[in-house]
Amino acid sequence: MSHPFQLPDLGYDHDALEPHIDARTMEIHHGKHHQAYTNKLNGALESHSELHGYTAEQLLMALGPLPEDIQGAVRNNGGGYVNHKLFWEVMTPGGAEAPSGDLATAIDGAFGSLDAFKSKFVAAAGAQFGSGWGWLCVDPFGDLACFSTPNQDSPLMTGHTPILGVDVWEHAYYLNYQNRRPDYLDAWWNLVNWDVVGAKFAEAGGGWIHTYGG
Ligand code: MN3
Repeated sequence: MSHPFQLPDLGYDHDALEPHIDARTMEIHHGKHHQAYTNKLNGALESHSELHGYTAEQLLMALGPLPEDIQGAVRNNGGGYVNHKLFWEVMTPGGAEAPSGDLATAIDGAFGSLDAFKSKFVAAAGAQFGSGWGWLCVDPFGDLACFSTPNQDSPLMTGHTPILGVDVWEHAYYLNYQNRRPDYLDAWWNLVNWDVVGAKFAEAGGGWIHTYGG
């Protein structure tokens, strides 16, 4: 998708993630926050028709060459646009409750075990100062990487393809959890659809270097 960007459908009802994420939070988060990032991204690009053919992902991968007057807006609102799109997808109700196949093998190889990965992920997301995101990504070499980013910074900015992400801005959890970010992160694992994450791992070429490398 390119300019003008549209707010992606959730693909499920606002109350579909209860009790872990409440309907009101989803309604505001998707309908207000994600809509605002979408509108502001479109607004920033409006007068730059030479960029209207690019996806938001492409713009984030090439922030440096963008006109200086819109770099900040694309970083923040383009980041907000793609980060939330992934967030809704990986929480789609149903799907596997644990990784399998190539992704399971890669997680064991990179982190030791699924539990060890979850601990590392929660530590990164939980320790992110202020607003930001926790990520599982495929790095430029096809390996898995786990880290957090501040604000709406996308892993795409550093050549990483995100396959799982959790929003730790207070707007993601405050109505239900107030200041208890660790409780939100604990509950959030119940929502992760590992089939979606596995498909994104395959699409990102995860593990390629082990398949084709020497
Ligand atoms: Mn958010």
